[in-house]
Amino acid sequence: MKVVDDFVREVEARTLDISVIGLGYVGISTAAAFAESGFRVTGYDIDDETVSMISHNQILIEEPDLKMVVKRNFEAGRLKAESYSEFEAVGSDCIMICVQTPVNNEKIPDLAFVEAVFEKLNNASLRRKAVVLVSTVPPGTLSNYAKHVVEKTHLKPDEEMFLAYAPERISPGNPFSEFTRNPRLIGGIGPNSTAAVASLFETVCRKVVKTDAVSAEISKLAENTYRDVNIAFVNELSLICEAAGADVTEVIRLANSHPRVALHRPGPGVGGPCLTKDPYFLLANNSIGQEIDVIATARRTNDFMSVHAAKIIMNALESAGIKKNQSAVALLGMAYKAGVGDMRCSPAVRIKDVLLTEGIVLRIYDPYVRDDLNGLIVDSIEECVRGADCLVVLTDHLDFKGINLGKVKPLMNRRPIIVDTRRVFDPQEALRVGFSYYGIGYGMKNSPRLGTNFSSG
Ligand code: SAJ
Repeated sequence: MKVVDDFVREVEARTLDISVIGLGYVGISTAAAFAESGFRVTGYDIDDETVSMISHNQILIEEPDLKMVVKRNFEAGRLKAESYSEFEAVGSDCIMICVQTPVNNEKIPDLAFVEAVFEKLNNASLRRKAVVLVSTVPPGTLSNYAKHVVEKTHLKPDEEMFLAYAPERISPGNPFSEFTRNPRLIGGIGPNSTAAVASLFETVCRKVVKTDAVSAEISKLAENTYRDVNIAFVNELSLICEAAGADVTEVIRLANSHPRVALHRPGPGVGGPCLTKDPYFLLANNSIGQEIDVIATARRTNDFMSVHAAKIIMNALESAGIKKNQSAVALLGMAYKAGVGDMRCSPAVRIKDVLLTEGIVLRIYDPYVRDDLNGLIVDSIEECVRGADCLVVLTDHLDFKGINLGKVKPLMNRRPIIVDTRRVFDPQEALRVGFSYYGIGYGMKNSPRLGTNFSSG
């Protein structure tokens, strides 16, 4: 019987022990899903606090299903969390690597965490087993690096053990449901690896799409880069609309009525740990030989948007005759996107820092953020806006969409301003209530000072 058939039989019988390395939102969802499917799963993390919190069912991700599944499987004894120092590759039949892969200051991929796991692999630990890389990596990592590590153990990859790439495609806000719902790409180093690892993921994902390793690696990066480039394009459209006196949301609505156009939403820039980094992974191979412009330019455009948003805020204050160092600004949202408390690479944080440097007094409200940001975070919208000259929306949390501007205005200073970088409020409503209104991509021909934005004066 072939090694792959044995592996598939063990998958079907749920007799495999799975190790998941890295217990961030990707790792914990992976561990929970396989435990729920009936496998014995041990999750490992280098951060002992993370291990302790998960062991006590304290999961910081606000997804009820994930919390419930983790709790159920801990209680059933199918799921454990341990310190990474306890990890021995020899004790598991399948090792799933879900560790972070950042870029360094020069935007070069840093695979140190992935390499540290591979260094622990040896001949005894790998025979007839599967190594599944989940972390985002530059194209060719499996064939140019991982395969060679396995070969050094004198095993034949794809014959005596399985090696595959299974990129995650899950949103940090609801990782567990996206894990099971979204189609999963499985790219093996050869056909046996693809078949073996696909059989494993077929037990937990609604759909598995089989391919080869390098296609899966590039596809993962292409998905996030496509999104980054699309957003950069609408951000450029915003600048064009501001200059032309048009409203970009109307332009997008019209363009998207074409059946083959799907423009994303503009904003104060792109944040989070994925879109801000993955395009650089695509560009990491410097032997491409042809100048690659679009991807790098999109990154620059999206980074520029936070500078642009800060400029709109300062111009708005100036137009209202308010000196920067005598102004108070209320910031709604610090997270990089709606529904999460994650501030990694958040454009809101960059904008906050620029405003602080300018001597502007800030108060910040974000119901999802756990950090007190040196005392700038307050507990309610009312507290945030009270006495402020300008209300700035930086994250499109659903909680902000229900804000009654009529109730907010009397709490603010005379001649209050709104700068809405996420189009949470209806500009017409804000103007009707009596705010001066500014928004990214909101240009009005007759604006008094900016030439791009309209003030009710
Ligand atoms: N954003 C916009 N305009 C939009 C959409 C998003 O400005 O129209 C901004 C968001 O506000 C945020 C940033 O982009 O600052 C990134 O947000 P996101 O919703 O695109 O996603 P992430 O980074 O949380 O997750 C992405 C997802 N990839 C895709 O949708 C193609 C997710 O499926 C991936 O699993 C994840 O990256 C990852 O881990 O790679």
